[in-house]
Amino acid sequence: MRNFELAKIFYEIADFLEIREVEFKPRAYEKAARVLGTLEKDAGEIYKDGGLKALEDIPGVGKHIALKIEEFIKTGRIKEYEKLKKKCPVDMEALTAVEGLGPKMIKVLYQKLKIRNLKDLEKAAKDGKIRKLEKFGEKSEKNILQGIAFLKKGKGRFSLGFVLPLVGKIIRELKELKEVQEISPAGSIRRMKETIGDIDILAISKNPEKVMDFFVNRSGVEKVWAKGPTKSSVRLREGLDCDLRVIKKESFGAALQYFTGNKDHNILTRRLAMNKGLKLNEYGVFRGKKRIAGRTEKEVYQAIGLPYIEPELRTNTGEIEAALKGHLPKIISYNDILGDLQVHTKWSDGSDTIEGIAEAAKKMGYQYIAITDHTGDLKIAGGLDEERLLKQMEEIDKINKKFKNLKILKGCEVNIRKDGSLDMPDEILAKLDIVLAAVHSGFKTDKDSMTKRMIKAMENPNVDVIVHPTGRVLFRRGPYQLDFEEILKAAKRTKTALEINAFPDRLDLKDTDIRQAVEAGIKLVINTDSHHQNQFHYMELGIAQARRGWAEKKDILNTQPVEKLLENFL
Ligand code: DGT
Ligand code: CA
Ligand code: CA
Ligand code: ZN
Repeated sequence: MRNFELAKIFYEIADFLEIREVEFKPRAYEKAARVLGTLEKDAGEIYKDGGLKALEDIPGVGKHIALKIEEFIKTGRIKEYEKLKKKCPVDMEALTAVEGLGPKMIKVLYQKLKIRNLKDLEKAAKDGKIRKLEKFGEKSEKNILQGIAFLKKGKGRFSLGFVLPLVGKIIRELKELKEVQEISPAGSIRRMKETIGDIDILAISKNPEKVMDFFVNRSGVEKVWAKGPTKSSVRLREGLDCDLRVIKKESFGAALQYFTGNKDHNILTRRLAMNKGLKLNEYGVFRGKKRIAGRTEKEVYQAIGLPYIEPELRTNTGEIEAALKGHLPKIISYNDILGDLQVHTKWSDGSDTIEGIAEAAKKMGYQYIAITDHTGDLKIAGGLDEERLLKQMEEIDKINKKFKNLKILKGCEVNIRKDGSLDMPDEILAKLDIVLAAVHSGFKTDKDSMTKRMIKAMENPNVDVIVHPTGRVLFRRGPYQLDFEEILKAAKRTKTALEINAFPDRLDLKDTDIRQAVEAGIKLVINTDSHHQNQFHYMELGIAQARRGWAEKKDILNTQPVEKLLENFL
């Protein structure tokens, strides 16, 4: 899995360069790492098929980084990385994963306290050594300990965007066996949770042993933990485990219900069954010895007095109570989205032309697509100045004439500066169909300033959507300090929508934020933040996130036809 390894190395290079206070380059490496970490095709294959040129076509990969990838493919190492690591021999990946701990602090910790890894860090914090360092103090020592605890909890998990393609492949292969009658993912994958511990798959087969043989001998299996007649467990090359269970037809629905979880949801469903004098387990719903349901999940839920509950809702956070009252939300479905409202092109840091993006949008069946390149201050992302943005608008007018049944919307993604002002003048923004605004720098600001900064941007009548509103990056960076309730109030007052960013390592807003926003009556949009047309399919992840946040079609603006949509952005 070269992409995965490369991503790790590039993240580390970024951090090492940051320690040395190199400008811009760290961002470039970080960006390449983020893209590689979620790329479906292996960089080695890309290189084999198209050489250096093809590597450069990967979004976020320029000539310099393409050469590094080539070096890694050819020699298995990157010399610059090894050189940097020698100068500061710390476990950068582990240490930067601690929330609030940046490369510069890590450098100080190494120089003053010889901290090289998490163990050293935890010990120093517990011994009260960190509080004595200049610029650290008692509070940061406490934050570090909390960060370590947070990390221990999330250890060994993978992002949904990374795991879904793997699961898809395994299921496709198994489906092709004539011995497999029916197959479905279960567990956190089926609930579309944002991170996955291991993959659970259930199948119906009259010849389970054949299925097990095939499963444990697939290429891509690194270790076999257990192989039994109806259950096997393997470690995949990508580093995570996959369980396959073969179930009898009459129990498939009950098994699906049981193994989809989550555990807390199951505890409640079993209790409900018990209250009705029934027994619910992975084999079915029983009255005494008689199985009264089990073939399908729907029939299992019905037997215990519930309507079918979508897997994304099964978290025991009120869904059962809502179901009992007939108040389950009618959550948005996977085909309700009519267009993507955050897409980058070659005009800033994307890889496609506007026309290319428009073609791809048509293939997705979209009715509209917004072109939203970065503006001014974000130099590393090739931010557009006024002149270029105006030029792009003209270009879009021209291209729009060539497309039937697809409207290309003119937009941009402006930066919210520290003082809440934007890096593009209002008279230009007023000409656009849609204006996205985001924080891209100064993440460490205190809660009060960050909240004010964002609200000021919302108060600008040209700003339509705040994108990736909390700034978190999965496994890498927690959300910035923000008074979310105040943000919701301001969103309502200023009629500003909030984004559910579907990019696999963002998924920002997260599910609980979405639920809070929906309850507050805030309008949302789901965007992929694509920098390449092959990222359009991330939309599924954003929709899953919305579903887990109990959002309905009416809560999501980009389910509306274009005329209606634009009324929200006047
Ligand atoms: P993960 O793998 O950490 O992302 O999360 P899950 O939900 O896939 O958890 P996993 O793989 O341990 O188990 C799959 C499902 O099986 C889980 O969601 C519910 C069910 N399950 C597992 N262990 C238990 C248990 O002890 N009691 C009950 N009621 N259900 C369980
Ligand atoms: Ca699992
Ligand atoms: Ca499992
Ligand atoms: Zn960008």
